[in-house]
Amino acid sequence: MIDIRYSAEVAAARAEGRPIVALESTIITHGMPAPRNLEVARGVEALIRDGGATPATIAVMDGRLHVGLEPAELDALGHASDVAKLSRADLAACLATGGTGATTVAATMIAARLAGIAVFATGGIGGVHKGAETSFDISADLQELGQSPVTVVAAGAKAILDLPKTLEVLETLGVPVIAFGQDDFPAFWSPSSGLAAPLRMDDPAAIARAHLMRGAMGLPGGQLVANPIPAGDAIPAETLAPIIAQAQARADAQGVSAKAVTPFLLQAIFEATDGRSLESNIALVENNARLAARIAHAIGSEAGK
Ligand code: PSU
Ligand code: MN
Repeated sequence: MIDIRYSAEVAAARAEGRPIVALESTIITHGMPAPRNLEVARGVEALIRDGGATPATIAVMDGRLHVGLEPAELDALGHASDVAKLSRADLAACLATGGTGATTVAATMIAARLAGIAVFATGGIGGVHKGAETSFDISADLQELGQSPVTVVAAGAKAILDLPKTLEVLETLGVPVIAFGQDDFPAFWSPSSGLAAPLRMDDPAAIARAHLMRGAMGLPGGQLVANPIPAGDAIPAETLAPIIAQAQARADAQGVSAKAVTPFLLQAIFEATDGRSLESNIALVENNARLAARIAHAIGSEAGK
């Protein structure tokens, strides 16, 4: 029924049982401006191959769920206009109506589960937005982490979100939040949010064993691996705080809501930092891709023990 289209390299990796790392496509279509978006998408795929794993960029094209995009398909997605942003609520409807859309963290996790892919690399997850107590804006990414068995490697969550509330919701949903190699929960553009992460692991093999243990216990849901941005690529939180506040105020004043909030804030911050936020964003995504490839390998070798 679900006609999954695998790219040639993903099909080969599946047949041979080699490690695969899923990648989302909303970051390409809604998260980064052209033409850097496509360069980054290709570069991140190359880093995963360098790490000995196979990249599977996920998107819906003409009503078909693609797990792994051929180079021409990736180009087509990067150049297409009016690509839908697909979260859990939209994915089946897009497939059923022959649409084209990019997958968020939530939708990418669903596709990864269907394809049997355990590990997924991205930039930052969606979370609880500032002012959620009145707007109710809480990303479906959090619920998905509570239900789909995928280990997601992200640089924490953006400072555009309410990080304490985001961590509280993840705890409520039973999602392990694992800081990699440090005690603090990272804050996307900064290595530390000033908040302690609930868990810390320093070794991809430990993350792999925890992933497998959840499966063995029949626990639904995934893990969030929070991988700090390399210090040299970070933007100090003090520099960003007023910029974020201003972007948020503009979003509120213009009545930006629902799916449009995250892309609006990202673009406003990109402009206010003269593009520096994008350079940091690229560096952290690359860093996450490298770690995800190591975790995917470790899951393969730990599963065989
Ligand atoms: N964080 C980023 N870049 C992004 C996103 C988050 O640094 O492009 C995207 C991801 O696809 C994430 C989505 O799943 O935004 C969350 O959107 P929302 O808050 O509308 O759920
Ligand atoms: Mn939202």
